[in-house]
Amino acid sequence: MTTPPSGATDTHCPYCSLQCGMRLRPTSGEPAPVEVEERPDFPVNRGALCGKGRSAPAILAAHARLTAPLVRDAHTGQLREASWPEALDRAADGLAAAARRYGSDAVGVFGGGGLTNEKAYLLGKFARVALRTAAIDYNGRFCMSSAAAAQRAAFGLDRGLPFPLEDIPRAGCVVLVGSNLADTMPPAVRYLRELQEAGGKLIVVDPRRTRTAALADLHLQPAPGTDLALALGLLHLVVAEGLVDEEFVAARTTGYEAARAAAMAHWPERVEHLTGVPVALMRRAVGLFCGTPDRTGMVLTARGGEQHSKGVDTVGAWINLCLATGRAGRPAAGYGCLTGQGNGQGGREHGQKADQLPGYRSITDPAARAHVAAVWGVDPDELPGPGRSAYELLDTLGTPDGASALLLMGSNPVVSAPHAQHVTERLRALDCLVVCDVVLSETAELADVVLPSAQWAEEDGTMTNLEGRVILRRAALAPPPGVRTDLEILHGLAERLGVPEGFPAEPQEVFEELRAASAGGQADYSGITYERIAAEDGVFWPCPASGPGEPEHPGTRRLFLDRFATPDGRARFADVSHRPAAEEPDADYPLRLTTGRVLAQYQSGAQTRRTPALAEAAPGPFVELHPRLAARLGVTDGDGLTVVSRRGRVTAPARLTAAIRADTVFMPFHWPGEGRANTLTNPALDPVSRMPEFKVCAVRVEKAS
Ligand SMILES: Nc1nc2c(c(=O)[nH]1)N[C@H]1C(S)=C(S)[C@@H](COP(=O)(O)OP(=O)(O)OC[C@H]3O[C@@H](n4cnc5c(=O)[nH]c(N)nc54)[C@H](O)[C@@H]3O)O[C@H]1N2
Ligand SMILES: Nc1nc2c(c(=O)[nH]1)N[C@H]1C(S)=C(S)[C@@H](COP(=O)(O)OP(=O)(O)OC[C@H]3O[C@@H](n4cnc5c(=O)[nH]c(N)nc54)[C@H](O)[C@@H]3O)O[C@H]1N2
Ligand code: SF4
Ligand SMILES: [Mo]
Repeated sequence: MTTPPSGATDTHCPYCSLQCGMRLRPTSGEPAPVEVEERPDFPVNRGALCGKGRSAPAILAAHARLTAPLVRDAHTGQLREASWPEALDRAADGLAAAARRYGSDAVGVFGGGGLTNEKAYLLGKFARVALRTAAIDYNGRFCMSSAAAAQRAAFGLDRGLPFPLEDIPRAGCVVLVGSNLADTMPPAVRYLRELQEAGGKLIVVDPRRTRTAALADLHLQPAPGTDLALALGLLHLVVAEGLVDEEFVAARTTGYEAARAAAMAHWPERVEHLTGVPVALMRRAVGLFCGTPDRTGMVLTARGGEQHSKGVDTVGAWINLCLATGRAGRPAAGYGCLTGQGNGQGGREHGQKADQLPGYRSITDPAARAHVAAVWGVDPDELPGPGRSAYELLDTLGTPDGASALLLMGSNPVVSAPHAQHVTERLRALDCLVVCDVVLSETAELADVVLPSAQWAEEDGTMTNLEGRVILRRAALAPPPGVRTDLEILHGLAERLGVPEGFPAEPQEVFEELRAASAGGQADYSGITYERIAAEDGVFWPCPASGPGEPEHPGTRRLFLDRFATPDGRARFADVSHRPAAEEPDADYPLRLTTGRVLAQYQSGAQTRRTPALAEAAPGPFVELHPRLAARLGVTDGDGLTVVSRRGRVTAPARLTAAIRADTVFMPFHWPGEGRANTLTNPALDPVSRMPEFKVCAVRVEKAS
């Protein structure tokens, strides 16, 4: 990498998992304290940024954010400004009181996949060591947990992509399942274009003809919630047409027979009936995927295929397709998950997830517990066991069985959690809610204590992007007065809870400890240093520390080329069969609702709704529906529509488009209030990953009165 000009800082975007490189330069202060410039030498995005990245400094301006702690006034019931000592005392007292009254598991912690590795690590340690609670999970559970579970089952290891994005152009054929990359990671479209320029083919699987689907050589448009059947149907055709890579299957996999038998029960006409995808198009997809030279080819899934109560099995079925055709464990081939949040990957590797300890260790593994306990200087027996998953944690708040106090850092579940009205009620039922955020989010509005956090451009820290590349964020400016970093907040709370040692506020000091805690684990970061990351444009994990006299480990750009990470080195086929969504359409709720994103808003919108350029580009919620359905309802473009599910009703303007199936409606989930999509969504969970069914539920649509 090159050195930035003096006064400028090379760092990364605060938003999605692409973690685009950008250069920040101080301004005279208006409209924001820094401006974004291109950083063409960073290989992932080569200078390109989407509008969210370009406008990210807007939220650094003091007027756009929180600059003083807030506490709920005992007399007025309103939030009022408070000093840091008062706010931290209130927060620590609230957490400690719940633990005293109901036991340590009555204190919950909810983290976020946008937090740096250092924060995620210290938050996990804070839960287990300072609070001694099992009750910690994070919003990444709502994101790529199904892909993570399926990858672990198949490959023995979960890293979003097992290869760098730069391999995509050589893949010959890429199947994108439920990813609208052109809106959700725009600079990555370049890789798809390069694929096609090299003669490769792009297949997109999405119930909507999105901007991404419009780029495709072939668009398959299944009904939401039927990808599992589709993947089984494609494998059926692969078997029937004699396209199985018998040699690969014999040498490098186990479990093929059961997977084959399951696929044979999903004959093409049955799959067409279940999914709505014509048999002819399935045949074309198989022809393209199996027609590449050198058995290259990739299947990449994102939330469209994963956020289902059968998300794990669905990803397993797509992995089966890769394994049966020998498209795995070789160059420019394999399955990958396009992770979502800036640090969705690293966030779970280092201990925010209910069942994990740093280094992607299992919290139930005695050796893992002993290793981490030694780094933390505690007795392994004192470490709590696994806790509940994110939705289950939220669902039980304020009940005798659940947490009665909650520390929330880096998530806005009032907008983003499924069955959001119920979750809001659970949050209201808490004895004490402490929220660390940069703005007064809808969730922070409910808090007893709000602690204003510093932001991406104001602190150092590492993030792990969708490729497993560990990158370094650099502070470009100091936070405004009145704001503290999340690490400082954890330090202050730990001190008040009687644990003054072990919670350093210095990011690099935390990273040094994280390296030791991860050493020997699957996500081994022990060979990674801030200096190396800066010099090498990121380092891919695993990267173990080298012994004395040994050469430095280069990091691992490509996984599985020689063996998979299972005990026998073989990939495992998943034994899966089609099953319906938790809620299928019926006479009362005849349509399917699916949800997702728009280009100009990010997640719960807490940051992007406050960014003028983005708020203008995407000002509010809408309901996308097909003109045929609209005609049946007597609705024209812009009319108010009421969408009703078993959990509630919302109202938003109609947006007519022939790009969606006529049996499906779509809503983005970025807004609170009467157009909040998550009022409707179904919290049915995948039995393994505990992922909620964000991508399909049954609804009825009416013209708003
Ligand atoms: N602009 C923007 N970019 C973002 C984000 C954002 O909020 N805004 N968030 C970031 C994060 S955290 C994430 S997780 C990623 C998500 O990135 P994506 O997964 O690309 O985003 P989504 O819009 O949730 O879903 C993608 C597509 O899935 C389709 N879909 C819906 N149901 C189904 C189904 O049953 N099967 C299939 N095959 N497809 C279906 C939708 O029509 C949608 O086009 O984006 C990241 N980037
Ligand atoms: N219906 C529907 N719902 C969904 C999805 C869907 O596709 N459909 N997708 C799900 C997915 S994939 C995801 S990832 C979730 C995400 O949903 P959320 O978890 O709500 O994610 P964000 O909106 O990014 O919330 C992050 C919060 O942290 C704050 N923040 C940002 N940086 C920092 C920081 O450094 N420190 C602290 N303390 N706070 C910070 C932001 O201001 C914001 O309030 O939504 C899920 N919800
Ligand atoms: S694609 Fe993602 S990382 Fe890149 S600029 Fe946009 S939001 Fe930021
Ligand atoms: Mo996500």
